[in-house]
Amino acid sequence: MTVTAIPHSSHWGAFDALVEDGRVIGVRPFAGDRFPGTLIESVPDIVHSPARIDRPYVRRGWLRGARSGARRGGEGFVPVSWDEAIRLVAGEIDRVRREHGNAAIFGGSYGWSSAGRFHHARTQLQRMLNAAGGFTGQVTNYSYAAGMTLMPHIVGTNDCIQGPATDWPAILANAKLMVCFGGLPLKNGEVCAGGAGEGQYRRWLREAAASPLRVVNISPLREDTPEWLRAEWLPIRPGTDTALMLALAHAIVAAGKEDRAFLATHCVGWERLRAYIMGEADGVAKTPEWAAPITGIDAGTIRALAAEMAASPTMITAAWSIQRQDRGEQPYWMTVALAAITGGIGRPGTGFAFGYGSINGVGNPRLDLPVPQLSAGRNPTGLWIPVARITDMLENPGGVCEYNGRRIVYPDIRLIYWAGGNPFHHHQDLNRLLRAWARAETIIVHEPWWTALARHADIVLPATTTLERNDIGASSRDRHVMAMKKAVPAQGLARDDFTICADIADALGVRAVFTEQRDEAAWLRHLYDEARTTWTRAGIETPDFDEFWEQGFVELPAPERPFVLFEDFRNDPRKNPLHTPSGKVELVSETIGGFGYDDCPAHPVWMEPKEWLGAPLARRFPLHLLSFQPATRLHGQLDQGRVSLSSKVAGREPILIGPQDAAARGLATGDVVRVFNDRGACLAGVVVREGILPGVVAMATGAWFDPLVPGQPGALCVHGNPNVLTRDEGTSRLGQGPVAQSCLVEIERWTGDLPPVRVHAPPSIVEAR
Ligand SMILES: Nc1nc2c(c(=O)[nH]1)N[C@H]1C(S)=C(S)[C@@H](COP(=O)(O)OP(=O)(O)OC[C@H]3O[C@@H](n4cnc5c(=O)[nH]c(N)nc54)[C@H](O)[C@@H]3O)O[C@H]1N2
Ligand SMILES: Nc1nc2c(c(=O)[nH]1)N[C@H]1C(S)=C(S)[C@@H](COP(=O)(O)OP(=O)(O)OC[C@H]3O[C@@H](n4cnc5c(=O)[nH]c(N)nc54)[C@H](O)[C@@H]3O)O[C@H]1N2
Ligand SMILES: [Mo]
Repeated sequence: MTVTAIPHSSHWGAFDALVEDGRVIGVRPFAGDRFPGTLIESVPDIVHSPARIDRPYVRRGWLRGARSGARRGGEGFVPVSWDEAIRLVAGEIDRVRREHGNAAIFGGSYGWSSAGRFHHARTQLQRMLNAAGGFTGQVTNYSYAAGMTLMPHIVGTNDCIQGPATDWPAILANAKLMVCFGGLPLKNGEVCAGGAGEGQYRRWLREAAASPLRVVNISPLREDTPEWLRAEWLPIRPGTDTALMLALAHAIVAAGKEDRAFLATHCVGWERLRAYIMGEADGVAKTPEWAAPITGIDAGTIRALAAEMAASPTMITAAWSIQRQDRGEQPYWMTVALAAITGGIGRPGTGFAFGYGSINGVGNPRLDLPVPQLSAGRNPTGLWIPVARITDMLENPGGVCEYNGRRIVYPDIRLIYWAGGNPFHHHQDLNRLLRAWARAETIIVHEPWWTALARHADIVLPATTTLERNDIGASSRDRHVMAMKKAVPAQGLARDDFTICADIADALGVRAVFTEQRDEAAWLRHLYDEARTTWTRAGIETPDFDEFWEQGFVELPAPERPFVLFEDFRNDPRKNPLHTPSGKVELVSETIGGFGYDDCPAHPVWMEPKEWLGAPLARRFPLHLLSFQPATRLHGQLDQGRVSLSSKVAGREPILIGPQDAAARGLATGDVVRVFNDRGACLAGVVVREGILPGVVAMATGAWFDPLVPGQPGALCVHGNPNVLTRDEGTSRLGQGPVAQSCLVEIERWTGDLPPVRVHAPPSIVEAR
């Protein structure tokens, strides 16, 4: 048998799929990638996984009429034909829109889907639902909802989060110090939404290590910077970054080192914020001595760092994680304030930007050019909720959600439709979600695999993986546009999301609106040509579609000079004002103050999180659980692949714990523990690790939710999904972001029989209806 190499791409990197006899047997990194990652090694396992959904299925209870109020997740699935499945789905969309209106269809469908920009499941689904009259959608995201809602008020843009950010060449050439709240963890550079032709993150961290730049890693985990970066580690109690930032600001101001000129000419509200920092406003001076017992970092260390920040060109960055917390707006606002106080904003390589350590491609030098992208079109209902309020919405039809100065009335959802995301991965407090989930009459899901989402659905439609179709991969953070060529035939009876949606649109009489009379090949050419027109307009010559497809990729040119965020504003704030009400950096925001939210007042403040090591609840649950991004997969994706599986401990998701906390509980590496709080419990496998702040434990997200009693809220997750433990509440009424990182737990040795992990195999399939 001959092995053929077929170019492809994914969120976890570009590669050639090695195909033999219709099966993917291996991968090799894209030849142009000088810094390839390791997650691609799991690709063969997931394409041919036993967890693939082989055909359409319907939950037996649903067929028998057990709908609203029915517990999902514990029943067998009945195989059906594609014709019947399409008829049932179209029938439900039509029934619900006629009986309850399109707002009763929840099509938010949050999630990463896959890298191809045409077969992007969420976009395909939303195009189809839009053609059918619309749906209730979701805004913001789980990554940085609080930050992205706040920043437009403060600096008039989200570029400091979503990019382009001040690039690495500018940092390396100009900054002497990089202060990283949440560190620069190597693991997070394994992925890039839409895929990347190169592991740029690994490259820039290596260059930083070889440069004189001094990096300070402010994090509960030492491994949040790789050892070879030789960063200074300041272990901080989770959830207390705002207090540390206020103390740094206090020390700088007390030493008379704040950049008064910048604060006067480029900012509004400094006098008021200063009065708060110095204690004139509330009688509490935010000194290093004040912050020391809150943060766990001693006052001398804080003062020394403040002096260094005031004296040398400094880039301040915060990981997205530090706003995925109770009152997560505050550390982000205070990051901007610190950068204003040190005066680095708009100067080469200094100031602030978020997420250098959060994902591959932040700070990657790149011209700001669009890439091929399918549009979901316009949603005729115009209705949406903040993404992380899904359980609230399901629990509370007609209820009101305050968000960013608006009042949003929750619709009465009858039909939930999801393609390309997994709420049983991404949402907090899964037991609460599971109860609310029962309120829907019908839940429809497209999935390639029997994830927890598919198991908790009524109608399950098998989707292809990207390896079974042609597509184009591209990201706004990378310069490569990649051909993703079909490598193997569709597995089982799987169909791609475009074909599924086209057939449903057909049954609803809107096929042509949905497809615009293009098939896959015509769409790929069309999307490429659209992007290419903008490249040509920018004076950039690129191959035509046929040449691109033949070549397998296009590499857009790199910019000629380093990019510096807010440079024009810095140089001339009158001519180039920010898009804020004042045109300046808003250290005090009258707009936000006008909302009257006590959980997000008019300037950054320290508020104790509801769950942190200083909370009364810490007496019962003395460990702060960080549920961070997994090194071994992308969220729930690739969990059934070799890279993820080889990291499990006794088949469970690892939990990192320091030697002291382990010894206090008589635990050693390899033990299985029960991690619990009042919201739920899961099993995990102990890994004792140096370099973790006492009182903190860490567990990656993404182990597929595997309740001991499927369908029963509160059941033990035997595999280790931390979202049975996390809290489901908004960061504040401003951002309504998720607060996964604010979570207290206790752990104890698991002494019972070890229940098997069953979630990587199909659920029970029943023939009888
Ligand atoms: N506790 C805790 N929870 C968190 C976080 C945290 O830090 N802590 N982080 C949050 C963050 S930042 C995020 S972004 C979310 C991520 O949450 P999600 O994006 O929902 O997670 P994924 O596992 O990537 O879900 C994508 C799903 O799409 C499916 N899929 C892939 N390709 C296709 C396709 O072609 N067609 C179809 N139909 N389906 C496809 C995959 O099988 C997978 O189930 O999680 C959030 N949840
Ligand atoms: N390999 C891999 N990479 C990924 C992903 C993945 O699934 N796998 N997901 C991607 C996605 S969708 C996103 S949104 C980004 C998320 O990017 P981030 O939010 O930056 O990622 P996390 O790993 O959640 O957090 C980074 C580090 O912050 C530290 N931290 C947590 N809480 C605190 C705190 O209160 N204070 C301080 N100072 N530090 C704290 C943790 O130790 C953690 O390792 O990652 C992306 N990168
Ligand atoms: Mo994310």
